[in-house]
Amino acid sequence: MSAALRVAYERAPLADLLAQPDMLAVIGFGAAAPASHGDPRYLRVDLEPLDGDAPFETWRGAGDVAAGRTGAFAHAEDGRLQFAAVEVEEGGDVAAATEAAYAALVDFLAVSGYPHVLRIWNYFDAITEGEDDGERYRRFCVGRARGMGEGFASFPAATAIGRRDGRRVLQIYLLAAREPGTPLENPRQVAAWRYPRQYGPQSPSFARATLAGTPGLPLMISGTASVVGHETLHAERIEAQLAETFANLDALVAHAREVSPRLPSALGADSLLKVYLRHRAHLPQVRAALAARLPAGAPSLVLHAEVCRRDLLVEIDGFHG
Ligand code: 3EB
Repeated sequence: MSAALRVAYERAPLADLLAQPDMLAVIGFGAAAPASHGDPRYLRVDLEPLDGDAPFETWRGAGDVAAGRTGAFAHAEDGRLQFAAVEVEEGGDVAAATEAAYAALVDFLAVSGYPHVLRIWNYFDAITEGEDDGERYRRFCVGRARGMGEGFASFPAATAIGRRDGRRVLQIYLLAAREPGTPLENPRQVAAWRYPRQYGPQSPSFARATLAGTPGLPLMISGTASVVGHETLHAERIEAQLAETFANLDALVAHAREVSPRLPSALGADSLLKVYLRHRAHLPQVRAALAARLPAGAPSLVLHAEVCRRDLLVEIDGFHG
């Protein structure tokens, strides 16, 4: 991992991780992780790890980190990069809650000193509940676009994934920078923000990846699934979906290297992947796919999660370089 931001999965006591002066953020996963901590740099996402005890995800910056809270936002910054997080109760309307969260984020970015969101994660309960345009993911997309308004110069790389904990709380966390990044699209896929009407009244507001303008940052890869053009391929077929997802990741990395040739040419030891898997029973196929494509020891984490299209069984996001 690069010098300005080092992302890792590691097993150590939370207090020891948070004691490190360059620690920008620590993310825990699943019921075994501490639910919360007084430290604004810690966040738990309630997705269960499928590979035994989940490690913590750690983000280390380049220097001493200051942390605090501004309104609803927890944040931490090192002079170049900022981690920020917010949790919003849905209060019965996921679109309204998402709109309020993103509007608050736009206001926060205007005063935070780190106005450029490079990468953002969104987690909420029961993402495919509801029918047609009432589906919660589609309502989320409506709220996100309304809340963003004109407040984002370009779309960040993103993940939007469903929990299944019954807690109607939208969790958002992000990496922001002082300098803008470059949004990238995937040559095998229609830009999500140009998806046709059949996927909902509001196309999703994200780029497939961000190439940071800040030197020394990895490529930030959005949630990537078995989507080619705009269509789901291989509905309900895990091995084929994994192969297509890796083909999409490979195409994205190849495209990013046209812009930034210093990036490693293939996913590997310099990448960090997170796999969101709908069915626990598919873990062996995921392990086999990872083993076939990555060197032993390449960091990955498999989480039990709901993908935002019902026919998608798996999605992968990560960092590269
Ligand atoms: C897709 O390719 C899969 O709405 O922020 C992936 C990453 C997906 C991010 C989002 C959705 C989002 O359309 C879904």
